[in-house]
Amino acid sequence: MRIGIVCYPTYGGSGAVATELGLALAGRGNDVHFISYALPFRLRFSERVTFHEVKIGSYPLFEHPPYSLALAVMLHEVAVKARLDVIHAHYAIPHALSGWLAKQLLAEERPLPIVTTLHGTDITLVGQDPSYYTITKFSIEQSDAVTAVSAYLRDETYRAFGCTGCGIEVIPNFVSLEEFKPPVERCASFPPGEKVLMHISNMRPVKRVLDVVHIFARVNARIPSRLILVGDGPDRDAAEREVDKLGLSARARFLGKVEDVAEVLRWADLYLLPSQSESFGLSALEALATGVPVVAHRVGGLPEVVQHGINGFLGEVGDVDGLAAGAVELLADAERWRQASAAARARAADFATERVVPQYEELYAAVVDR
Ligand code: GMT
Repeated sequence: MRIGIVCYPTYGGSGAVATELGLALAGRGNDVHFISYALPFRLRFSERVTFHEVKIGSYPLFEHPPYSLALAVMLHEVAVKARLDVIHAHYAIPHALSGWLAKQLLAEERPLPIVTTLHGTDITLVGQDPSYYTITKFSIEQSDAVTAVSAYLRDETYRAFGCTGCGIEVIPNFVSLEEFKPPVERCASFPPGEKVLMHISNMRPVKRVLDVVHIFARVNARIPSRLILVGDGPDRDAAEREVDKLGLSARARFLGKVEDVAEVLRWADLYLLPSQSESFGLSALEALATGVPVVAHRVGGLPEVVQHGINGFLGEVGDVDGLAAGAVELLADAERWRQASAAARARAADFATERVVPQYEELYAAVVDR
C-alpha cells in the first residue's frame, strides 16, 4: 500500500511511534510518505520511505502562520502525486483535521481514508483545552478509523469527548526486540556494585522530573547509584538545580537529547517514569525490552505495560518514598533483579513490532476497501 504518515518531528513518543511504524511498514513492502514541518528525529533512510517537508507560507499579517492549512495542502499534494491509499494522522491536533481537509480537497476525484491514532496529551491535556475541544471532537469523529495506544486512552476519549460512534480500536505501541535488547555484559563505565537509574523524556511538567531526582536521592542513600537523565525540556534546569542542591552532581549526568536511546538504555539497572499522566509510556516499554525493570506511577496506560511486582513497581502519584522503596527492593537483591529483568524482556515480547504492525496494515486495508 501507499501510506502517508503525518506526525510531529520532535523528541517525543508520538513522533517516535509514527516514525518506527513508517519504517516497519516500509520494511514490509509498503511505500511510506512522511509529511511534517521537519525531518522526524528517529527517521532513518529506507528505500521505500520519502519525506515531504511542509512549506509554511509567511506573511506580515500572520502572527502565527496557519500550519494546519499548509499541512492540509501538502497532504493533498502528496496524496495526488504519490497516489496515497490512506493517510495516517498521529496525534489528533492538528493532524486529524488537516487530514480531513485534504480528504475534502480530493473528494471530487476519489476517497482518501484518514486513520487517526490518539497518543495521549492530544486527549488528556491539549484536546480538552477550550481552544481545541470542539475541533478535536469533530476531527476524531470525521476520521475513517480511530485507534488509541491503550485501553485507558480509548476509555478517556469516550469519557471526555463522547465519540462513542467512532469504534476506537486499541493498537498498542510497539518495540523492536532486535534494536532494544539486554546488554551482552554490564557497562564498564560505572564502578562495580553501583546501580544505574535512568529517565528519558522531553522533561515537560507531566513527566515530574523532580520526582525522578528525589527517588534517586533516596535510593542512593541506601545503595550507591548513578542517575542518567536523557532528553531536554522545560523542567531540565529545575532538575539540574535540585541535583546540585542535594549534593548529587557527581552522581548524576544529564545527557540531553540522544538519538540512540537503545544503546543508552543498556547501561541501566532501573528505569524511572513517575509521570503525572501517561497514556502508554513508550520509554517504559523500551526499557522492558532492554531487560530493565520499571518504577512508575499507577496512572493511565502504564499498568497495561508494566506488571507491578513482576517486571517493575507501580506506586501512587507523589509517593516518592514508596517508589524509592520499590526501587530499592528491585535493586538490593541480585536474584530478585534478575527475575524482574527476565520478566521485563518477556513482557516486551507482547508488544513486538511483528505482532503490532500487522494490526495497522489490517486497519488500512479495511478502510481502503470500505
Ligand atoms: O510522552 C510525551 O510527553 C510525548 C507524548 C506525545 O504526545 O508525543 O507521548 C504520548 O505518546 C506516546 C506514544 O504513543 C505515549 O507512549 C506517551 O505515554 C504519551 N504521553 C502522555 O500521555 C503524557
